[in-house]
Amino acid sequence: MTDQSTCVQNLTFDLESYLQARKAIIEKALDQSLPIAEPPVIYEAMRYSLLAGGKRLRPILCLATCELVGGTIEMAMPTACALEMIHTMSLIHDDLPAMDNDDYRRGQLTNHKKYGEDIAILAGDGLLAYAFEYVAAQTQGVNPSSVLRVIAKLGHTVGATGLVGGQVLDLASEGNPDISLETLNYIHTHKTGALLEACVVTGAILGEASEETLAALSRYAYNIGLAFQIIDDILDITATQEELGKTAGKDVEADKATYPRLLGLEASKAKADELIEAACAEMSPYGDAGVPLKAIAQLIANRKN
Ligand code: GRG
Repeated sequence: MTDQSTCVQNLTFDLESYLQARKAIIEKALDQSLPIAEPPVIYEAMRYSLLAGGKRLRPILCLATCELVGGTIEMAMPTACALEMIHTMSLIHDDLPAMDNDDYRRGQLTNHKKYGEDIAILAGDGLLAYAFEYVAAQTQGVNPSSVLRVIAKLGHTVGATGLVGGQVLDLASEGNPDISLETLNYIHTHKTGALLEACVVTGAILGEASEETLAALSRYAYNIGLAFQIIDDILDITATQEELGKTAGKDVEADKATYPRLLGLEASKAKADELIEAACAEMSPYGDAGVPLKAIAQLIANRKN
């Protein structure tokens, strides 16, 4: 089990309080990032999904790695908010009838169910564009070349080299679940892992991390990213709609390739645990400073939603 080995917690670290405090400042920053303007309906639709809760794992990771390398929360907050804007837009578009066709997300009606498909598409587009503007216009106290590097990383992450590419293959796997594990890993690491990696790496870029640390963080992120989606595959089978805040059992219904489908539930959980172990091992050289990232990795393995 993950909690018996490299992931063992520093007993003085209280993950629950850490997450609660981080969530509170992130919620406030997100609320302030996007005031209602003209035309109000599009801002309302963007805010409806952006402020609908969620674990806020992506901005939490971005702040954590900036701090790990000696930067401050203020340096990383605009990028942390932008990452949550990008994540939210991907959820809005993923839920559309043309893609996963879901009625519920984050415990409430999906954006298109509330505002209609036309506005939901535009709300996603609006959030995506604003994310880039927000990083460029709001980041302070950071070397401009690091801000440019972050913007390039975000573009690479969301495009055909990242989320879009992963989503294309994911859609193609519907009704065709007998794909190879290699293809499934491609889908998972692009559709889900790429954005988690961007969170981890951009925070560290903003904090002026060394290339060696960036490489270690990137390996940490690859491991938690794949584990995160494996657990997502498992929860789709084992959790309820109430626990998930979205419809359960969608992968089976769409006859999709998933880890449990290819390996079974037990082997899938074992694989996720193995990846979390590897992620924690990457953080071991950082001592106490690496503890929050180890704890977050462990949380991913044990999450229930
Ligand atoms: C980014 C340009 C651009 C397009 C998006 C639709 C699409 C292309 C990609 C789909 C990406 C997607 C929805 C991946 C699934 C990732 C995932 C497991 C989401 C759930 O994340 P949680 O559990 O959700 O962190 P909360 O609500 O807690 O934030």
